[in-house]
Amino acid sequence: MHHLQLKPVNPLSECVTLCDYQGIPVLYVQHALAEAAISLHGGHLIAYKPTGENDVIWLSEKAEFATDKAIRGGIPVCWPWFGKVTSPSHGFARNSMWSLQEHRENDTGVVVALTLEDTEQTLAIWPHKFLTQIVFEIGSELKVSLNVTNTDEHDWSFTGALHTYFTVDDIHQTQVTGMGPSYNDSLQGGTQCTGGDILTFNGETDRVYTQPTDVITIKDGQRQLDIANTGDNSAVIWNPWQDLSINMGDMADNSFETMLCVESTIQGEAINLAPGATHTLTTTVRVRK
Ligand code: TA6
Repeated sequence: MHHLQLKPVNPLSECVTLCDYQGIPVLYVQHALAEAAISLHGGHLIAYKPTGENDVIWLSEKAEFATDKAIRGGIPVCWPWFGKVTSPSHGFARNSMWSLQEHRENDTGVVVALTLEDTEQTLAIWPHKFLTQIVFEIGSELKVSLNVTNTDEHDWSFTGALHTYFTVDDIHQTQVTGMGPSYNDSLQGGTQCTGGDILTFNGETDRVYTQPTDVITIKDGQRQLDIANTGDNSAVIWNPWQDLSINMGDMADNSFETMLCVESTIQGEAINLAPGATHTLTTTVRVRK
């Protein structure tokens, strides 16, 4: 699974081991049905692979693991805002240390839950109390649920994303379907556009699809990935292509050829939460033969 040399620190159960990777705590999950790795920094899944399949989740070979940075690849948790509306870009959740809440396992897989709560630092940049939980269900398919709860005494609102980086065999041979026709093109300042049923790639792509269907499919010539999202209002599809990859310190120059982001996104219209209310954003990924 990937190139990661995880250093085992402490076995937590038969299937879950606490490891260290460059000073960052990482949970390594090994089960008869799948293998996965989850960084507590960012609440960030960095690897997932059903047994007998290739890696589903892409991780940059130049990803930096440091407590003040987001990891390039995996499933960054963009929260409580999406994009560059304010600093840090894509919110503070992906730059924060999450806590292990629980893990359990049975014949169908392993469940790992992490939590993030407001601190003095988060309140200084975003003045709202919250309890955000991320639940990873790791088995023959992968389900990730972000449960956002308002623990404050006033309403607040948020945007965000499960910004999944998928591995593809070759971006030039990759086709996406199910994203729907309507999108706002971030490369044209958010201009509203209408596209066809099949999306292919021949240059930088950064689009917010506003009417995705229930299942978005990636076919790369070798396999099919089905992605089902809930609690979202859009799906962002992103590939940086070559120039941007060269400009990003944490991506190898040609690494854009083997990755594609298809994101479960809350974007544009924010979700408003009353005190005590919870909203759940999910993404489920299945490998199809
Ligand atoms: O989701 C697409 C996007 O917002 C792009 O515009 C691009 O910037 C990408 O995410 C990565 O953002 P990051 O802050 O991780 O470099």
